[in-house]
Amino acid sequence: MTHYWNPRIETMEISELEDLQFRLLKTLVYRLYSFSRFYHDRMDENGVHPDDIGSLEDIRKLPFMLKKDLRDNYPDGLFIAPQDEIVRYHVSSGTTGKPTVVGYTEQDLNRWTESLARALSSCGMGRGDVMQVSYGYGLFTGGLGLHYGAERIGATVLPASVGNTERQVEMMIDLKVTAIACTPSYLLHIGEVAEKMGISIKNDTRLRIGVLGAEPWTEQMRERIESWLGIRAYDIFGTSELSGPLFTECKEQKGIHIWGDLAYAEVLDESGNEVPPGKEGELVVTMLQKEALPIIRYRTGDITKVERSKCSCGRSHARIHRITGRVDDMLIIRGINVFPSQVEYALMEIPEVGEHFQIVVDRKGALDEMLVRVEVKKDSFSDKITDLMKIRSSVEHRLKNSLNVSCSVELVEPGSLPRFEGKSKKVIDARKI
Ligand code: DLL
Repeated sequence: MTHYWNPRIETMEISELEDLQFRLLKTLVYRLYSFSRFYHDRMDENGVHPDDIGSLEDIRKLPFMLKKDLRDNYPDGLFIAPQDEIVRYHVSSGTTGKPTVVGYTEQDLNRWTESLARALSSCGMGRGDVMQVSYGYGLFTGGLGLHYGAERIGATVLPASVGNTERQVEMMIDLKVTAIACTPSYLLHIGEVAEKMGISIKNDTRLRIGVLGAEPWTEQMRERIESWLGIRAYDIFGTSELSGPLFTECKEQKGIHIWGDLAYAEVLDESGNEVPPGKEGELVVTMLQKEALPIIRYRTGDITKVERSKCSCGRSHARIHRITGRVDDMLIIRGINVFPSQVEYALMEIPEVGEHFQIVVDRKGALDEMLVRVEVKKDSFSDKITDLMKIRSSVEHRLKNSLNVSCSVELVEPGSLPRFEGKSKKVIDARKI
């Protein structure tokens, strides 16, 4: 039986939800035009006034917001709440430039937690579950976000954070953990460490749910994780600018529900037009009720599709397909576009190949070269050169077929590529070094 956290909101008719979204949008736009210098100026520059928003579709008249806008206004130039109403800051790592700071009022934290309470309930969690939160606690939003969401639904939280992986495995057994939240890469690592300790997560623990995200992963990887660890693995999405982790798949595993009373999702093509149904584009999100740091039409850079029909779980809120890459993730190899997720997709179809790989791109003279380092599974790793050559050529073939560009493949021993506790780094682009 489907369990809803907030049945009235989660199952409201699509038309009623759209009406609510329109009213929230209109209020938001008036509020920002009056109280935010940034939005006021942006709207004036784009020749749009709050009175021009006469329907939900009119959201397209509003200007975009970029990560650059947050950086240019570092640290708190875009906040519209006074400092004494801000109860928390999170700060993004800033690996690709200046960090961004997100501030939260008490209501912002409350809504963030409500979003995750609905999400975790939709994955089948509730009172009686023990959730190990193995996302980083601190400036990153993953740890604290999931922590409060899981507490809100009455689950028991184990704030494990990242690292000390053997201890994570021991605690998982001793405290009868039933659900874990972490990156898919970290769960793979935890599974391997458990095996080295002589423990099978599938047979020796009570783990039944993984809430995995913060980085791209494929459907093939989900299948492997589910069958290896004996769990149901759900995708969770969010970005620090939008609050942090916010949205997950429900038990149907047919897309990530974007709670429509909190956020409006658009998927746009390169010229900023809505893509036709079923087509991929860039995810652009408006947060309809955020107070301290309002976000209108934030370009996430993430590539996905949107589905607006009612889900078979009974929820009416739009769903996004799993993220297949980022607009800035795309590698151009001899003129061909390649996404790391395409490489993962192809590799995971080959049974001899393990879950870990690394892509190294370099330039020899004028030509781009791509090398894919692939770990072979323990039971397929043989001393016989001919066996390994066979695997290598089948990997090369598969990659060539699905990427339309040839690359070299290096098979490496199981356990030899780097492991990650947080977001993994699968691509080394030596052309940029
Ligand atoms: O990663 C928030 C988060 C924490 C999400 C825990 C899920 C779980 P940032 O560090 O700001 O925030 O990174 C946001 O990570 O724009 C995507 O590119 C990527 N990302 C997040 N979730 C997914 C996912 C957190 N499920 C950026 N699949 C986003 C693919 C994801 N990419």
